[in-house]
Amino acid sequence: MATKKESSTLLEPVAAKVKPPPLFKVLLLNDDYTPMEFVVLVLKKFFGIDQERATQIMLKVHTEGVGVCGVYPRDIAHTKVEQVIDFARQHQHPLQCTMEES
Ligand code: TYC
Repeated sequence: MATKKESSTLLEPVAAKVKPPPLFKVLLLNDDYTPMEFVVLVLKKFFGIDQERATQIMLKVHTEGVGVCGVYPRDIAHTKVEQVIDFARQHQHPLQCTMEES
């Protein structure tokens, strides 16, 4: 009985086209009203930063206007931004947080 000839498919190696997913910096912005201790609390609570480093970052934001809290994939960065803004609102502070591709 005749058998169907197998079609041979040669798989050539191809260069990977996928780029690693982009990373985003989460940034805190300075304002004149949010207490310094509250900003330090935010850095500890949402970014896992210790007291000393959180104080350094807060002072950098206070003097320079902006500072980096951490670097994350898009969805995680977006969630952190929302968490910080919600938490600040709950405590009636105008603290602003944003993200930018790094
Ligand atoms: N500038 C604020 C103050 O003098 C402190 C502050 C620091 C606010 C960092 C926001 O992201 C901020 N109380």
